[in-house]
Amino acid sequence: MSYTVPKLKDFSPAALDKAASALLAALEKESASLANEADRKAFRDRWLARKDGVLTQINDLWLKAAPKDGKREVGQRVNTLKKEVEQKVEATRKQPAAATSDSALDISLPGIRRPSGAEHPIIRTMNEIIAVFRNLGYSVAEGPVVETDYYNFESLNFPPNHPARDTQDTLFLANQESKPPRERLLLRTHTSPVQIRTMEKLKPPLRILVPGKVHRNDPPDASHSPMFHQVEGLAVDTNITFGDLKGTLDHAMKALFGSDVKTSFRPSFFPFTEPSAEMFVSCFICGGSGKRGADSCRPCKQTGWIEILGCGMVDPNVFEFVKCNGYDPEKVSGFAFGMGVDRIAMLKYGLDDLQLFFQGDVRFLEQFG
Ligand code: 2NL
Repeated sequence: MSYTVPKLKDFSPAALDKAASALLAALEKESASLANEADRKAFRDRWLARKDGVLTQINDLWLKAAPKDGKREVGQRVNTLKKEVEQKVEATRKQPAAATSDSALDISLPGIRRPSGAEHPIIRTMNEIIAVFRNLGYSVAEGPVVETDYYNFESLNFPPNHPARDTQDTLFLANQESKPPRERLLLRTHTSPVQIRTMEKLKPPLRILVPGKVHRNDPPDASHSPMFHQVEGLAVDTNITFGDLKGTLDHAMKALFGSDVKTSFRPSFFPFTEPSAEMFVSCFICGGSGKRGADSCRPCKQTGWIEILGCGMVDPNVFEFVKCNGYDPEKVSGFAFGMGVDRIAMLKYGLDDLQLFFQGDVRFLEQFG
């Protein structure tokens, strides 16, 4: 900071030019060496400060000291100089911090590797099932995991205290005793409550698929988990028949497991369907033979058939609960089905332990990337 504002004796244009360019050269030099915010503030103060900044000094030493007949000329030059100084100082305010020196940046270092995530095999299987039914015109509906007794049981034709409730080891929320029984909260044991909620909102005809988490009081082992996943489906219209159910599900199984699988329907029971059936597909591991070379086929237990889902015609008692929204069992009929996604994903990926899905071991999960 060697520059100081000189006193002027000679106020001729040539002398003024010389003084002005010395000042601007000093300004340029100082502005080039600013490294940080503190430097920029000191620079600003030195040149613009009211009290003793350079601009104040040229006002005192040059303009005020000028002879009367040269004041006009000096005044104009000082004004121009002031503008130039102000612009330069203003420009340094926005100047970015000095760039990192070359030695601090090693461009030969490898970049930051961002590991790509992968869809969880259960979600992937769920999405594949959904895609098949989307192509048939089904929409997706979702609903709460914490449900009322009414939506999880009563409206699905499980009357209060009926033994059918015992087949679904239900997890109940604590401290519900003060509520009327049908309002008490539980973790849904199937996604069927969403189908009731959807029928309350949308009039028939209806084609929906309902994927989601469900809970049951089952201790975890290789084939059980207190939390698992279901996809249920529901079609309601005039004149829906068991033939529609069989045709739809047979098509869906061929789309999911390959066009050469066969389907087989065997009588069963569910409270919310009548008649009800379990559907089997011919084993897509052993091709239905029950044998793998000299060994027996494990997934189908040598039977050549694998149970995939439960299904049936919607029980008229279920429609009674949503009759006022157009679901009169005298006018409409429907079929419904439900499948466990986790078990289907195990079959698809040849796994023998359900817990692998829920342990979050990266070595397992990254195989699906
Ligand atoms: C299974 C069986 C099934 C349904 C779910 C259903 C829903 C309504 C009305 C009638 Cl609102 N039925 N759902 C029907 C038959 C079977 O699931 O084994 N799931 C894993």
